[in-house]
Amino acid sequence: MIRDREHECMGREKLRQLQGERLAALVKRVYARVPFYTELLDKAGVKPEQVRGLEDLPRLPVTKKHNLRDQYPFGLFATPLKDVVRIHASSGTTGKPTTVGYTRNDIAVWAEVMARALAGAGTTDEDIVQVAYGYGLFTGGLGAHYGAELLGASVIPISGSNTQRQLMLMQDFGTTVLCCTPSFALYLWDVAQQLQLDVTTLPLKVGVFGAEPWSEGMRRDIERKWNIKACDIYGLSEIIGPGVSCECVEAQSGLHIYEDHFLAEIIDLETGNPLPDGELGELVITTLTKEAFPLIRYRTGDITRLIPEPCICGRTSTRMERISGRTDDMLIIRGVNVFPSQVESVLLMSPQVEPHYRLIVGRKGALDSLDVQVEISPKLYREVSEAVLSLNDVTMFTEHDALIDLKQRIQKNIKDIIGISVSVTFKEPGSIERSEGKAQRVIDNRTAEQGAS
Ligand code: DLL
Repeated sequence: MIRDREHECMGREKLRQLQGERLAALVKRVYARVPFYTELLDKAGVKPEQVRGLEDLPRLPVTKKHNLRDQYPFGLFATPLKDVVRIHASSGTTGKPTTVGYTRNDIAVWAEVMARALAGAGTTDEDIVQVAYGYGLFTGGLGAHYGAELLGASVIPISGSNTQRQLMLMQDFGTTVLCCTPSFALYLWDVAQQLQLDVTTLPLKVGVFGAEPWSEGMRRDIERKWNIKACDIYGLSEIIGPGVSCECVEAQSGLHIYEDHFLAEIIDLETGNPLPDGELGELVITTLTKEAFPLIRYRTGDITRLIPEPCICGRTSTRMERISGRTDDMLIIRGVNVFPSQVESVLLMSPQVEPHYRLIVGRKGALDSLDVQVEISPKLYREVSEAVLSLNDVTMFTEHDALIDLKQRIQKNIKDIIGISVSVTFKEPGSIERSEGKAQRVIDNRTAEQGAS
């Protein structure tokens, strides 16, 4: 369902006009209110009154993550704290978190874009929405919650974890829409298997999954296991939280950006120059309507491309392709750039392995090494176990022809498709740690090993 036809199906020229007006007003606002931006714009030689429309966007300086950290906690707020009704923060892998604030109006906008996202994914006021994103400083839980409530759906605010209880409520309350990370959806399914619960008999129809990269192969796997449609939702706390863009259930092909609020560009990773539609690069977003925490040309660190063609669902909005990775997740293995999601895509071409994997990066002598650890399917595990038991020699497990063939095939696929030689190690079903939030898939031992040598 299209919630806001006026904005989601707006003519492109009219939209450009609206975005241009909002951009001009935003630049004036931040120049007058945020000393960081006064200085940044002065340094770039941009006078706010010179910014009249979208054509002036490339002249504006970019904002980076470290600017947010440097201004911790409230240095980038454009309204007095008195007008801020909510504060969220990202966990931050090192040191202090980054803080973001919302006015009452910002919360209303957030609820609105989340309602559009959920509606696009097929949610209506008849639905029962289980919000299994974490509630708290993380934006996932509260973002989905407010959007679903605005839509008029019945919300189950269970937050993350509580795996068994999640499954119990799904059965007892008849959950029809599940919001969580894709890795948690897989974990929930695993636990349902242990409990011998056939999830395909549940009324669940849609999953709205995001907050971490996932591949098309993982989508298919989740859809098959749960017998649902799985839609990808994107967002980041710096911009608003979840609800920057979301796939429609009709096409499931690219995430519709809510462009009346978020202005998206793609830039070249190296030069920082804007790239034409369709080219892969870093997503940069300008918040067009945010009051408390507006950002100009924020470098998200997320890699994608923009799809300008209209969608079969009727929306005219630009779509973004699913995120292929983050600039800071990119592994450089013997000079080749690799994203974990690329490895995931190749792995999932083989139905004998499961979407539970870990990438162990190390260094052998002067060379980088990548060990891809992946769980084999319970079916293959059973077959090989039975075969080696009949030989009375369990040490033969990893030597079994089926596993050797599979390993060689996956190693060859990774070499052919991604261009790097890796070793593949098979793991027992259930042995790789499951995630209740964002999955941690890479263990990079290179710095530790370098330090030790
Ligand atoms: O993860 C907001 C969110 C919550 C989005 C729930 C979707 C659903 P942060 O914790 O600030 O906010 O992390 C933002 O997560 O820059 C991406 O790198 C990554 N990310 C978010 N959604 C996706 C997605 C939330 N659909 C960071 N695909 C972003 C890939 C995603 N990566």
